[in-house]
Amino acid sequence: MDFIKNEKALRENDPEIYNAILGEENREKKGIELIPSENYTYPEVFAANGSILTNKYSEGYPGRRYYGGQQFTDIIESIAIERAKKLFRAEHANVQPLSGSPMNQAVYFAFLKPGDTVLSMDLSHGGHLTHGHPVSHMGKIFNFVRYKTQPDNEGKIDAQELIRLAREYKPKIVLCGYTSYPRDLNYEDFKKAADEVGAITMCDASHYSGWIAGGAMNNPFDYGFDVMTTTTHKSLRGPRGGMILCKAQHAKKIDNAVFPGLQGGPHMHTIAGIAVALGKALEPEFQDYARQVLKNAKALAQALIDNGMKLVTNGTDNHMIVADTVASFHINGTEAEIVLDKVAITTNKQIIPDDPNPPMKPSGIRLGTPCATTRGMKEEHMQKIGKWMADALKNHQDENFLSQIKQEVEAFCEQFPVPGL
Ligand code: DSN
Repeated sequence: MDFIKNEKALRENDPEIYNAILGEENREKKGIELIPSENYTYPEVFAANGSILTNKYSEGYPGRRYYGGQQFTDIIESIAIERAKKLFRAEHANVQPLSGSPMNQAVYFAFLKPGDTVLSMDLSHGGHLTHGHPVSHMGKIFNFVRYKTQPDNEGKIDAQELIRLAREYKPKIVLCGYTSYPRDLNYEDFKKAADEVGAITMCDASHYSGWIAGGAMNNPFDYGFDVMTTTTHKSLRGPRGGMILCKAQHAKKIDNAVFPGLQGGPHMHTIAGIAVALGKALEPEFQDYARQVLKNAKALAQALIDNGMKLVTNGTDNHMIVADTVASFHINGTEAEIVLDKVAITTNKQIIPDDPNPPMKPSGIRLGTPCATTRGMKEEHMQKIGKWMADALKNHQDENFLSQIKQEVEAFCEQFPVPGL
């Protein structure tokens, strides 16, 4: 592996791309990254992901491929599978999904026929596009019935309502999991609703599988779930990819749905990176990391509340915070994202439950603590960040004030190196 030679080749032969990558490197170093679905991967993952494995075609699964020359790819994929099973106490793992959307599609194709019903979380209450939003192809092929969070203090999901919806619509899959919901789930409630009608239980834990792996959040397999999906680049700190974990009885259906049902050749360089990240997540230090991410999120949520920010569900049980910027400071999520970009704090605009505003000008922002925690930030640093954010949003028309905060943020970031840079 000659990464120094490879870097030199890119620098000399394609300076436009090389310089844009350097620009992004600098941006990631100088600012505070709070997008809750992002993370900084490990140097070892960069090495695996940028390796010679990019060259190889490996359709099929270890020991049963459609191309020769698989003696090393079989070793790599088998290690990734074994590590995934151990980490999540799963009976079977498929590590080939190219990312989150095809991963969820493969599960639907494994268990559903066109027109079948899935019970899933409403997008504005925290679900994902692939959980059946009408703009997704999945929403056109299958019939998604959506549950919502309760409009009380903590935005919990009503167990009786889940059972009522299951009885009425008879879903084939009961799906939980979220991309913008700051609370934990009660897996027993979903299992009970699914059992009412003999449905498959599926959890899309893409956002928080790392905290499950680190023992800081509950594992749906401990509650008898059939399937769990997760991307590998968020809380797990791996390369961009997806995994499907399931009970042994579903293994054949899932594997066939991924390949040949949906995908062609797996990205073996990514699978090598996934294996490395899973190895890291099996180390005891990862448990400390998972716990610290959640502690930091609570500290940041409290700092934001103390500085006048109204939070959806009034707090967080995971790594994520959804803030209603319109109710807090009369500024929509798009404007808030731009203001925070100006002070080198990166968040993303976000719809809030039953948002009266459209997705490109929603009422809030979403943020989280995985990246900041990876860089070594702790609770006391979250207090500073919460204050900077609220000060910037309150004074968003004062460009001089915003430049001053940006300087402070950039100076602060110098104390916290980015892994791999
Ligand atoms: N784009 C991911 C997120 O930010 O949550 C989910 O697909």
